Amino acid sequence: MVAAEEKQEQAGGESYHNHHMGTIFKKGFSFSGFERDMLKLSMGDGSYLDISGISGVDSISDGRGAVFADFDNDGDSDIFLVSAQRKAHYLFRNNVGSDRHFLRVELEGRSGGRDAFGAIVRVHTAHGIQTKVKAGGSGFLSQHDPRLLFGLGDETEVARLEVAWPGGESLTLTDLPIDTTIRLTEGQNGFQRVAPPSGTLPDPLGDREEMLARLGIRPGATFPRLELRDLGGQPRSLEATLRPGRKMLLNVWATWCTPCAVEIPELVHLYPELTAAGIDLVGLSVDVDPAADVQGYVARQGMEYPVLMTDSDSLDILYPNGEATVPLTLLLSDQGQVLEIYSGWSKRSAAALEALVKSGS
Ligand SMILES: [Ca+2]
Ligand SMILES: [Ca+2]
Repeated sequence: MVAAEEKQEQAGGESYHNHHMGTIFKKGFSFSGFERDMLKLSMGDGSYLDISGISGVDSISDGRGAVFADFDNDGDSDIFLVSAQRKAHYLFRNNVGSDRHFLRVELEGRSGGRDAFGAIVRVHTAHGIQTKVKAGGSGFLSQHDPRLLFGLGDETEVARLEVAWPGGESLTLTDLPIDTTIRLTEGQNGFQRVAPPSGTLPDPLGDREEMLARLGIRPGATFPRLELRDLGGQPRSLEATLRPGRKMLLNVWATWCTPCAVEIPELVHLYPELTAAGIDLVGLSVDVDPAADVQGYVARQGMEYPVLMTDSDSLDILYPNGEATVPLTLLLSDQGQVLEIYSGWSKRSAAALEALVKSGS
């Protein structure tokens, strides 16, 4: 009886997760993402500057835990943020203080565990005293860099460092190096220099790299085989639509896409010129909602070029991350090889398409 109730409860819990929170996140909706992510810069005089937007940390994703650590050991704290909806999380590289000084302190406890939780470290400089307490972590499911990082700014000298160990002992050190890591062990005098491995964090993706990261297609590769239909619902393959000696400009669009509504009239206008330049214009609608009136849209826009339709399995191939970004325009060779990818609709993409016509392909 108890087991049956437990099972029911488990099933209920699973169902809640799968059909409520899970669905919200899978569909890309944000649960608490509109709560702003705050990052403040200490001005050193007791005031703080809000740098949430300019630093890039404020995103509309659902953050579920942030870790503060100097991942590249260059003397400034970087941030790793776990996002609930995206398959990708965020790693924010700190570029602000690369030319500033620091002292990093590792602590090894003896009286109450190696972590020395509860130890208090004070660093004295001409600018004043900085105090840090060695703690296990804070925030939701997060544990930060166990090493204590003291930012020194322009200061090149640490006059004194004091440690109050959890066991009650204390230690005072002078003649300290800077821009390095030192290790202090409870019950021992002096310090050891530590050389943490140096590393570099990757540069952020550029617009094009970010666009390609979302797509299941690569320039130079063959366009994937998709199950397509024509507007009458008859199966059609893209391969059969390719014609020897001619390129294809495949415009991926949707009825719900606002920039597509600006781009499609431009394409309709360019259609005769593209055809004359040896480029066959083909539309590919990614509308998967059966209620979407693709035929009506095509008629209203005067799209006289062939338009194909896709299904959700094909969408997963085109957009493995589950985010269909349209418009997307591809130039294909007569063998179906992807020659060029134009993402979104902008003056730049319009100019690129016009240049394509002028170049006579
Ligand atoms: Ca760093
Ligand atoms: Ca840095």
